[in-house]
Amino acid sequence: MTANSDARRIEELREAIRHHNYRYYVLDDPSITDAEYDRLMQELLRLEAQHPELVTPDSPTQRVGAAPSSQFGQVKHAVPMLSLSNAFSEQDVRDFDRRARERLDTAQPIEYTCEPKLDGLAVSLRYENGVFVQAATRGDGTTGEDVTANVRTIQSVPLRLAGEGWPRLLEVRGEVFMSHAGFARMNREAAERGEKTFVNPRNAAAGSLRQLDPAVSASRPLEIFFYGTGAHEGGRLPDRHGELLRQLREWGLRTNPEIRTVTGVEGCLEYHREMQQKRASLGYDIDGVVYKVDRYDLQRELGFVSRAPRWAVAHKFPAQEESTVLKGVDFQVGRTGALTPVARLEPVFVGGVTVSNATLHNMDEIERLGVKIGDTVIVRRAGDVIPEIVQVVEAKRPEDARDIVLPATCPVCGSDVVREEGEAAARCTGGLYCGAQRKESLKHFASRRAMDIEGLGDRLIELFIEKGYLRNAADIYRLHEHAAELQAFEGFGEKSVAKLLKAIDASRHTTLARFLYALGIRDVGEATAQTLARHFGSLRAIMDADEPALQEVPDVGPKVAARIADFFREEHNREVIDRLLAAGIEWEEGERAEAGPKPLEGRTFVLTGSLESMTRDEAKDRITALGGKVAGSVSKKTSYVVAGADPGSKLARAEELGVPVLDEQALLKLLEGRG
Ligand code: D41
Repeated sequence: MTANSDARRIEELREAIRHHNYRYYVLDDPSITDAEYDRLMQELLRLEAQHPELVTPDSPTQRVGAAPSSQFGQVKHAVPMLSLSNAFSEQDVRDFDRRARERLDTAQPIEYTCEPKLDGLAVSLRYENGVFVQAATRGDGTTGEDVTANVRTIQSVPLRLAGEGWPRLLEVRGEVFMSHAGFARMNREAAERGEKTFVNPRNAAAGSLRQLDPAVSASRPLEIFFYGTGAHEGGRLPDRHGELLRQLREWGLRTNPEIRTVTGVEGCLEYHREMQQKRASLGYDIDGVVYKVDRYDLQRELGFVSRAPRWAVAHKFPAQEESTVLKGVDFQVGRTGALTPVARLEPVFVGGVTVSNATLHNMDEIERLGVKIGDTVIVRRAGDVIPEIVQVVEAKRPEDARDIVLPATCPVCGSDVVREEGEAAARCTGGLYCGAQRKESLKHFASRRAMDIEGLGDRLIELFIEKGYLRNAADIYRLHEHAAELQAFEGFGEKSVAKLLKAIDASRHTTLARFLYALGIRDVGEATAQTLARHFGSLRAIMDADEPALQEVPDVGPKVAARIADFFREEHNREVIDRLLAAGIEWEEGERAEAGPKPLEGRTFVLTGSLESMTRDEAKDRITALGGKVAGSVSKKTSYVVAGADPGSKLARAEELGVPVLDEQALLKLLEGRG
């Protein structure tokens, strides 16, 4: 091939690659496969290697090239990067809007463009004649650091603008961030190499952007969304912010698809509510939303006070992480004897509530965190998820910080505590001799998803155990013998006793699956209880099944089969079951005949966060009724993660594993057979 036709082909390839980058990063709608894209890139690399004189800085191959440097140069922003003032309440936003209308002397509602506020790093990028030439961090707003080589490695940053009509000089401003999925992947890889991991996506993004070696930066999954412009010369820009953002997008500069223009402060507040709902399913962290007066002429009229514009405000969400002091650790004994370390904290306001306890999960987690009593720790509370400790601020460790030690004996019954090989949990060996395990198993037996005895909660169970009325589940059905004594208890009159006894009575009629689940056999959750009931059809058949027979049930492996068989071999358990049946507990046998369509058969769901149109339990019932399964944790086998408002770490895990995430609407579609 001649040099001339090579030059033409090089241009063709660059055009094609730019086009596909645009479709992939800006439109989120690729038209070729990754493999096809790779082939175009390989061909371009080969041709450029043959013709080094044809390599230009805006070629798509020129993302990683610069050598590591020992420090960043300084860049003075031609137009300063302003700061944003914050609003923490609806009232703050109303005040902001009122002040703006007063200054503009108008009673008309103002049009605002609303944007998610990314929790990343603000940067300014400079394009000359449509070619990317420089990138700088915000710094103090006047001067930032030169991060050109690193920003060049961000795949969604166009090295040359698309379309036409861009100003000869254009500075664009945006936020560099890392998605949950990218963050999880990067941390996993770092952990595999035995390297330090980052605490959150923001720190990871900051650390990656400020890498002195652009090759390292290139390996980090950084992303960008643009939200405005700085200096510009030689060309016209739209006169409204919403239009400017659309224009940027046409030039290949990625903007957030959640951006919307609304009317008046009510529109802003509605946007805030919506984004708070959506926050979970976005796949990246936002810490609030930003409202900007849409018309630039009005922005100019409003001006700014000490670096913060009067025409924009950040409406923050309640912080999900705060620091506080770990005052002590208690060990709670659960239904199966597992000891859970619970952190006692100096009370702190986080995620919208005051938190004074947080889970530390197990001893492995304590070791991983390296946490000691007396430490200053970061507590995270996202939505309805149990607060947890995510980090230790080691710099603040006091001299007298103490190690957290696993007790050798159960704090409740004094039995030995053991830690089985390959298990994270340490357990009390007391079994039902242990008051905590007895209490927890009674609570479980009465709980809504088990025997559903309304009114028999924590407090009463504790009281009844103390009075000697309750030793095991069968005693529940003899509580009526103590009716007269019960009525004498404080705050417990004739009516409430009658109500409780009625609820106990009603619970006698149940299903085999619920009864099995209520027994509290270790590793037999609702799903396994249901499959067992369906497979065997009767309690006798399950009680008599040996381990090979149990293993024929889908999802029952050798470990669970052994637990089930052990449970029913235990004399004490058989006795309690006999007494329960004698007390009149009944269900219809032969649920195996159950009919009806099972469109969700073979699909496993994991629910996280709260749903609007139903409770998590209702969602669970509807999914199982259609043959689907609901699991408690995300794995490669999970078909879908359903993310409601404020989900937990399960969402990040789903993103990491590439498990599809459904929002509430999508779940409803599936349940209603529209999906
Ligand atoms: O997403 C963001 N973090 C974001 C930051 C955004 N969507 N818009 C922003 N707009 C501005 C003004 C109104 C001052 C142009 C910002 C920021 N500023 C900002 N980021 C860091 C400091 C200021």
